Amino acid sequence: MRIESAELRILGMELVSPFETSFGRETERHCLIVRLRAEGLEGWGECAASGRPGYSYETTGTAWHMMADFFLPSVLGQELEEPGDLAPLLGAFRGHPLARAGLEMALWDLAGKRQGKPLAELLGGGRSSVPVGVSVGIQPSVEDLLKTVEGYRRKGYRRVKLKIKPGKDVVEVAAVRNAHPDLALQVDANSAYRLDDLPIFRAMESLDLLLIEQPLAEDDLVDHGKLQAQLGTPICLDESIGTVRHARQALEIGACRIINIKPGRVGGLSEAVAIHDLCLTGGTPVWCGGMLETGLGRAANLALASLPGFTLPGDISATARYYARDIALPEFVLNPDSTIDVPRGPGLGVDVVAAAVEQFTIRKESFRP
Ligand code: OSB
Ligand code: MG
Repeated sequence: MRIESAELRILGMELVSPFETSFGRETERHCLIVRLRAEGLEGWGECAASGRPGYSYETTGTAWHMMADFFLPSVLGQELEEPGDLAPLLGAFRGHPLARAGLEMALWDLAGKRQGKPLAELLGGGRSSVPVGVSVGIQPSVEDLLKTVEGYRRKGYRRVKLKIKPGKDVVEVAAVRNAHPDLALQVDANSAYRLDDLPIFRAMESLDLLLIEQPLAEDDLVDHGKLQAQLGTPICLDESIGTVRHARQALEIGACRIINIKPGRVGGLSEAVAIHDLCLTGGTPVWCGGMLETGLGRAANLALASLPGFTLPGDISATARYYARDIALPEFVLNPDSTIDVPRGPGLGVDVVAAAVEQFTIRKESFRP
């Protein structure tokens, strides 16, 4: 399949409510999307970078630069039989996994459309719906937090993740646990703590948490190992796991007992499946994280989460939790059993709404070989 042309766009999309983490507060997301054309078909991909380098060093601006100046020139006019053919073409370039993954997603969409098969099937997924939860940002007060969690519970979410940071942790999490004794509850620190903060995590041991996500620095597997050795609650790594090798080494030294797999963070769905396979073989539970994606990225996450090793609920919420108007249809809705259906159509299995894309576009460029 020869890649004939490409288009990049940055979209500015207002979140339905601000999202605050230990690295900052977002009210509007900038999303970079890529459209590839080949054999009369269109493939869409979404890069999960945001406008500012908070979660990752990448931004929509750096991803644009990598795509426009390095990745697209390596791919345009080339023959690619399958998405796996991308990695060798980009083999000379270092880093920028979020940008890579955005391009790879468009190739998966094309591959599915060409074969008339849904992405879930191409990846080896089986389930038609997957258990999901909701990620709740840091709130101004405990009352706001309780109200927000109550609202999501009423919508049907059976698993809630609370963002924490120093000064907004034990008291807040304990208040939610007291109000919801039977709720599946977990926390995400986005690397805001140090090993010295052990007493804070010890204080959370009695709150019956499913897991503690990324408490320490991204590049610090060793201290995660020391922390996990002193905690009964499983540590789950997010930012620290960029490749299947990181996953293997983290598990080998006991730095975590659970892994959050995000296709963007690991450079694409191929690497995400490799991490899943490693964990399935070793009996390590995994779940699919999210990056506040539009319906495009969410469709890919749902397909990935349909693989058998994704035994914990994903950070994959209904469209209405993120955006008033999405660029992809149909909207994702929460089923009464706190699951979301995996798309069944070819490729990503969603339709991109041209008028919505136009409405949100703040930058656009076309590329040819
Ligand atoms: O750390 O999991 C994270 C969103 C943006 C960046 C990082 C993270 C998150 C979330 C939201 O927790 C998950 C979602 O998309 O619902
Ligand atoms: Mg996280």
